[in-house]
Amino acid sequence: MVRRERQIIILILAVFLFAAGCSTADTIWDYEAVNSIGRGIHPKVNADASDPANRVTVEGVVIGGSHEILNPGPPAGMGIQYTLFIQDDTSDRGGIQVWAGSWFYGDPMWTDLRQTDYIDVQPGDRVRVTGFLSDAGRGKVVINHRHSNNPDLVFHVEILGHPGMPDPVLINSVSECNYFDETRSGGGEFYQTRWVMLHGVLLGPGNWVNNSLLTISDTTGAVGLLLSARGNFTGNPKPDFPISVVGIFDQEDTTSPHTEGYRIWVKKQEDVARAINHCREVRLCSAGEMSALVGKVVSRVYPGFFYVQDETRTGGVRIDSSKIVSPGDRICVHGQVSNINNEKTLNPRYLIIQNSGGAPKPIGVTSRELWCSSGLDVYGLLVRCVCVVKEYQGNGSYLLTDDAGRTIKAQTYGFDLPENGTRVAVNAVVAQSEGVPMLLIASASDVEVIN
Ligand SMILES: [Ca+2]
Repeated sequence: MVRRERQIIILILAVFLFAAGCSTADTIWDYEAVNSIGRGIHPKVNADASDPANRVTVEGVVIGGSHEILNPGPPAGMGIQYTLFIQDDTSDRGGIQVWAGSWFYGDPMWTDLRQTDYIDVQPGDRVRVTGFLSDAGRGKVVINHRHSNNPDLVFHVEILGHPGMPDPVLINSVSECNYFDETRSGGGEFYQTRWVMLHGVLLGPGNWVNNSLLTISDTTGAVGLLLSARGNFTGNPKPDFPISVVGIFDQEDTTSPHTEGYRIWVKKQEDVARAINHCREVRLCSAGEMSALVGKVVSRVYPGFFYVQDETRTGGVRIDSSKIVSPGDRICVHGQVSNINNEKTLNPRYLIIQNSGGAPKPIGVTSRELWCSSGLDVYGLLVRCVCVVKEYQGNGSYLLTDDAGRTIKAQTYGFDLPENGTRVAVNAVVAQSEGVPMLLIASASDVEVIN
């Protein structure tokens, strides 16, 4: 009995200590709290650096690596800086920048520090950083060395693993991110130092070169776009059409109140895509071009690819990706256009699953629509049609006879169609094979025998 009571007491103590531990461990989000003029208000911000207890430790996934944003050297010199952007990967909020300037140290100390503390880090690495928090009046709480060469103020970076880059979060319109809100329930402070996507924006004046700060806007407002100095923008043409951008949400506002200067810091030219509204517009893009769609519905999933279509069932497009999606998922995709057997497809660089709903309903079609003789273009769309099984050709391929007696093709994936002569109603995405309609049948449940 005594032993049992002791066990219970130990258990209660353990739960209490665990709960206490959880409630006192501050997160990146806590460290980034601001007041009404955008200054950091966490007690550790700008706290006495002679007291080691004022050091903080943060962990997260690196969305801006040591060589992507600034030139870290060595050697040391003016302009040689080390920076990382770290996103909290345990929640959907919070991120922090770390920064060091080589000219405060000089060689050889910088060369040493680049081996021991300010180490090379790749995007997608998970890191732990220990150092002092600082708000130097630029709109951000960061971890830095307080612009000192004191070895006690050096922050330490350690790589914990490599989970890979997170998916960006979609910002639905500029008006969601270009304003200051002290509570951080929305606006720029909510998105600060997070990996984001903004779709359907136009570029303002300015040169399309590395290290150029431009503006992007939609009908709801404008926000900054900073092209990384370490990027590959110089030499590429400036897009004169709506674009989709993926980058690090950042702020730089050096005058009080620090409530403006929000911008998306884009790392690479490939993170800028032509923003299109309808799936069918992918056909108008050139192979190799980057193109982006948002809010499209997954219709059917196949080995190594799937199709999405417009909510309005206007058109569809093939997405070449093995990422796990299900019919009814609503996705955003930003990727490169390819030409596979005369069909324009997208290879995602970024793919966001926004939410899941019911699978889309197929459109009932006849031979006229399958052969595009009714004026309706059904390629890439989920359809339902009645056919007769005609002939198996091996490797899951079949010939069918459509309702007008014309021969069409079908492709199955790991299952058989009923025997020749069987009349079936089929749900399938329509593709084309050498000018002939081809039904892509994802599963046996999409085939119904009709008597
Ligand atoms: Ca801020």
